[in-house]
Parts: sequence; C-alpha cells; structure tokens
Amino acid sequence: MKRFCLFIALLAVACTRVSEPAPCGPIPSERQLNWHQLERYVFIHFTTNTFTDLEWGYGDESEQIFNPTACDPRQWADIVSHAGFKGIVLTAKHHDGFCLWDTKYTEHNIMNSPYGRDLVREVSDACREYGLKFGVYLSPWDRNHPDYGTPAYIDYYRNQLTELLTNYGDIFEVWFDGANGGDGWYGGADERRTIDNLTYYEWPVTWEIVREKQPQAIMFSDGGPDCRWVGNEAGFAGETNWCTLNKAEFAPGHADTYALNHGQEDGTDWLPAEVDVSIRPGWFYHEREDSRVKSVEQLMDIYYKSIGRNGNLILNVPPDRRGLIHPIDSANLIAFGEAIEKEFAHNYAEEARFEASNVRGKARRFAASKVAGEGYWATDDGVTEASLTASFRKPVTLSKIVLQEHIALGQRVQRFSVEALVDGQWQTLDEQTTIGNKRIIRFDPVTTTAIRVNILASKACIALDNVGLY
Ligand code: FUL
Repeated sequence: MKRFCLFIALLAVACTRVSEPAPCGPIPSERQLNWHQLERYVFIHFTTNTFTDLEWGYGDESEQIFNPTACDPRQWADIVSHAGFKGIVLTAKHHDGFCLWDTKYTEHNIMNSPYGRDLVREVSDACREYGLKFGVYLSPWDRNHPDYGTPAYIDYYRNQLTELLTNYGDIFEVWFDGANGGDGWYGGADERRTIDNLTYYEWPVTWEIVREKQPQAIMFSDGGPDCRWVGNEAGFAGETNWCTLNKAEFAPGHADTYALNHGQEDGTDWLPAEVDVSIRPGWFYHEREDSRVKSVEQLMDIYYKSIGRNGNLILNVPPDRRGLIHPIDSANLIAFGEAIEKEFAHNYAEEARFEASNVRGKARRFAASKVAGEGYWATDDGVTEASLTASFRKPVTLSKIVLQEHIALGQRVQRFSVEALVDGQWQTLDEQTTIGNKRIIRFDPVTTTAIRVNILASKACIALDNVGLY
C-alpha cells in the first residue's frame, strides 16, 4: 500500500527556532519505531499437525509424516508480497517439537523426513528474494523433548534459538508463545510434567541471546520485551489502546488479557500490541476448514480493529499438505491487500487547507505538503486541548479519517472527536479515546466542506504526525 504521506508541513516543529516537545512517558526504541512502520506481516504455521489434522501435536509423531509434495516457499513469499504484507514469521518449531530446520540438537527434525531439506533456509531465502522480512516462532513448550521440564531443556532451547539467530540472516521478530506448558504436559506416551512457567524458562537470560545475535529483532510475548500479545486471537485491539504497559507485571504465560488488550495509560514501558489471528478457524491447515476461510469483508474488519486501533497485525496463512498456500486463502489474502489499497487510494487531506487553534511557536496556519518527514503538528507546552480544521474549496465525500501521533515522543492523546461541516452545521462523526501510532475512524459517507479534529484531552501538549482523509 502507498505509504501515508506525512502531509502537515508544520512550520512549528520543522522550523529550527521552535523547540520540540519533551517526551511524554516511555518512548519507543529505534527497533520498535521501525517495527511500527511494518504494520502487517504473515504468520506461517506448518508442522506435523498439517498432516495429522491436529492443532497441538503430541510430540510422538514420526518424522515420516511430514511429507509436503509440492512445497514452495517462493509461492508463499510471492503471494504475501503481492498482498502488501511486509514479512513472514515461520513456526520453526511448534509445541510438538518437530524442527523445520537442520538442527544439530535433535533428530526430530525435517532432515529425517521425506522432505529432507532445511525449510527455515528455504523460507528465509524466499523472503529475501521477495523483499520480505523474516522472523521465527520457537515454541518454548516441547512435547517431544525428553528433557522438557528439567534445566537441560532450557540449554537445548537456547541452543536452538542460537542456531536460528545465527544461520539464517536478519531476523525481524522472534515469537515467544505464552502457551508454554505451565499447566501440565501430556507427552505422546501420556506422560505429564508440570513446570512453573514463571521461573522455569528464565526468560531474561534467553532474551539476552536475541539482543546479542540480532540486535534489531523485536521480541513478542505476553510480556514483551518489545511487543505484547493483544490478549485474544480473534483479531482485535481495544478501542482504547495504549502502547504503554507495566512490563514487570507480565511474563509469557502470565497474561491479564484486559490489560494486554487495552495497554495501561501510565504503564512504565513502551510495549505496543501485536494482533495475531488466523485466516482460518485453526492455526494449521485442515481441509474441513476450506469453506471457512475469512472473507475480504472479515479481513477488512480485522484491519480496522487491529492496525486501525494502534496495533500491528500478524495474519496466519497456513500452507496445505502440498506445502502451498491454498487457492482460497491466496485469493482472499490478495483481495484483502487490494481492498486496503482501494480504500486508501485518494487522500483528500492533500487538497485541504489546514488551520489549528494552537500551533507550537505561534504560527496559526500551515499548508499541506506531500513531502514526508517535514514536521508534525505540535501545540505549545501545557496546551492539551486544541482543534485542527481541514477545509476544502469544493465539497468532498469522506468515510474514513486516519490519525497518527508523533510516537517517537510518546503516546499522549486521551480523548478526541471528529466533526464534519455539512450545510453550515458541524456534525459529530465520532468521539474516541486513544490514537497512538495509527487510529482509523470509520463512518457513513458524509459530503462535507470541512473536517475538524478536536483533541479533547492529552497527557501533555499534542504532537500529531498525520491526518489522512479518505
Ligand atoms: C498459541 C498456540 O497454542 C497456537 O497453537 C498458535 O501457535 C498461536 C499463535 O499461539 O498460543
């Protein structure tokens, strides 16, 4: 999708004599800022489950089961990039413990399957060829490994992670699943082992390995450290959604789903939400679900409730038993990408004249610009309520407003409304709470000569990067 232009050439902050607002609360690291810009990428769930029709394998599956007959990660990458997604995160190992790469730490791996090739290598190569980022999911919970539940397994897990982070080029995200065996383990032999998932994994030590081997990688888990689970697998962030959270209160497998869904307004850390959801009811391919692939309408709704509510979207598209993305999934994914392009094809903000009730450094009026990176709208220190009005020479018909805060300096806005001028009267289109990296407001089409964005409450002076009108 065409990148939203940062259209407000704000005299205020672009002008050298105007000071930047002070940061407000925790702010994102550079790696988090880069991650916010990706917005959407694809999850690929693929393991023995694809062939046994399970969602959680038992760990006693034979390597011989994994036998995709036409597996082609270039087909996946081609579809994903055509749909405008920016990367792929692959389940290198799911809970069943089967490894999709040539690992030297277990025989339970793809080299001993009929497939016989290193799929992590093939997917990472395909991603590079198609200009996509590549990330890995490595399940902490392992129903195959005999040492699971003892300290020896933690060494095994870290060794595997090190292999993945060392041998496959740049990794943009590492996914640490919260489903990590805390409430019991049922092996293929009906064996049960219980661990205390708060202490067993010693996560901070493991996270150091990621920092050392892949300093730019974002780590996902219920407790970050870089991005957080959104608290559900249905594809929505809270309408109120702060990028901040008290990180110390969370850990993988220890999730307060309400807090994860909404963030915490005065949270101690920048820990933005990632929305994980599957294009099918399950995470793995099952033929019986071919008729239940999410439609473009459902996917668009997810788009507005994830990216449009200050989250990133990781959409799972599982390959079938051939090792190909099924034609229904592929058609819907590509149509989804096209629908996003279409809905945001024309930004009327580029034709509007903007005026604000307060502009940092006294300027009252500023022009729209198509040049990205020229500045942003900020108010004077202490001004936490202000309006920004976009006027048009001729009436335009709109149905969406995109708002973006200048998050490099933190998340501020607590409440805002949007209004349209219709026949000389201001009509309220919506009133909402947070904005963050991106907030998209949808409403019935309205024909108007002006749009007004009212920031009604903010934790500090306002700093908005972008207003898009569609
Ligand atoms: C969950 C897992 O248990 C599912 O199988 C899937 O991998 C999903 C993304 O995370 O916690």
